[in-house]
Amino acid sequence: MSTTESGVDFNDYRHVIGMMFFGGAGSNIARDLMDSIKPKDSPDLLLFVTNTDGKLLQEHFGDANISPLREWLSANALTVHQLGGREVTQGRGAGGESEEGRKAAETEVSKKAMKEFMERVDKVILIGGLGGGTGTGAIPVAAKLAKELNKETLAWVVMPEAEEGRADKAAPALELIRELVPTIKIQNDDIDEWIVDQIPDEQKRRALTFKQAWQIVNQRALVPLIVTLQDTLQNPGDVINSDAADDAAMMKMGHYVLLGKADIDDAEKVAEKNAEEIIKKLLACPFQDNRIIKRGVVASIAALGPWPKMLMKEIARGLRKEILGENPTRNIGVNIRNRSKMDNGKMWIAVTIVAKDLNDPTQPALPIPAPAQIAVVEVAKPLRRIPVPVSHRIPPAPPIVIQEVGPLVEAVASKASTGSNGDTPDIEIPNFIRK
Ligand SMILES: Nc1nc2c(ncn2[C@@H]2O[C@H](COP(=O)(O)OP(=O)(O)OP(=O)(O)O)[C@@H](O)[C@H]2O)c(=O)[nH]1
Ligand SMILES: [Mg+2]
Repeated sequence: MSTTESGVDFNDYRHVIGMMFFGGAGSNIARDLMDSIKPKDSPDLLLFVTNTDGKLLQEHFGDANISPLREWLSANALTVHQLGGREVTQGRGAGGESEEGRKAAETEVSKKAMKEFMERVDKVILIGGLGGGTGTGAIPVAAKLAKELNKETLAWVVMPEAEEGRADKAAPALELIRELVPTIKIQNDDIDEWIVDQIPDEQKRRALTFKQAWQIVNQRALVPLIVTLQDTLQNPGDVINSDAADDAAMMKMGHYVLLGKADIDDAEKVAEKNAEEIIKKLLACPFQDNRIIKRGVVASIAALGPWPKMLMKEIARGLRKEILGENPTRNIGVNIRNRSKMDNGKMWIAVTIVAKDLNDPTQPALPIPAPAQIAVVEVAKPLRRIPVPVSHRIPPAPPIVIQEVGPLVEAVASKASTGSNGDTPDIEIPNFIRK
């Protein structure tokens, strides 16, 4: 308990989210995320990046002088760890062997690093691609560790495209992770269809390499989704039906999670919007498995900006209908929370839907009663704005160094370059596809 200048007592309460990025996909996404959010705007977000591939870590995170790494490092909000240290892969990567990734994550040095990070946060989000060695082997180990530490945990994993020939390795890992923690599954199989709108010129589209396509997807679709996820988990509100405990209870109801989002470009005209159109956008969910919608057992809406009450209620009712379909044996609660202050003139709405089972169309009714009516909750400012006494601040991060760098890394470290202005990651998007 502490006392503000006005003499009001409150329990100091910060909600720190720890995002942990694994393997090549994790590293790429972490870099793109760091470009899109600044640590000063998200003081309660900590990042942990890990890979068995020391060369890649060195290229992406080795130069602490470049932006935005500099900002994240000086805010003590970034830890970079070479998975397995010298013991398992000597910094050479897992070579597509998930067993190597698992062994690396289970070394004392890596378990300790992951545990120390998890202990500094309230919620953990595990992010990476499946089908290779590192993410596939290490994410299940991290999920188990997070559970042992009793951390609220969510996984956010990318599945390879069918033609990559990695599905047989990715699918069992997904099941393993999903058994342990609620999971958002991202399907790279949707890239080709999604990218048509982004790069309408067919020739230019056909010229894209995997790396270029991934970077476009990461920057324009996946990172914004992760930021939304962080926002909805971090700013849960302070009223019944809409607080952090409700979020936790919701995630316990199933391990299939879908996150849909609709942006409002012309905020001043929001009152003229049609609920059906917004629901359509919300449930379009590119890259996700939309079977979750019809199998949802619980859903929650988070909205940013001054949303009209009528419209919000119409959206909530419409969503409920979409989720339940014609099945009279099911029931569902849809909660709304609304943070009415806009963020840089932006308004958006997001829905999280949780399902238990995708195969059973006649799932039993919810074990909890649906709310008698939809609760529209005006949420105060984000919790993180509560002043926190110095003694309550997050303990300083361990020194940020790439740990246990193997011989290969040392050899390439001196050559590692990040582009002429030092700000560019290794994948160059040619000018013709820049928006
Ligand atoms: N969307 C997206 N998908 C990616 C990206 N990088 C890799 N992937 C996907 O993720 C899968 C796993 O690849 P990586 O993350 O590179 O594998 P890894 O965990 O590093 O495994 P090893 O390199 O074998 O240790 C790939 O098969 C791709 O489908 C990325 O930047 N964006
Ligand atoms: Mg790799």
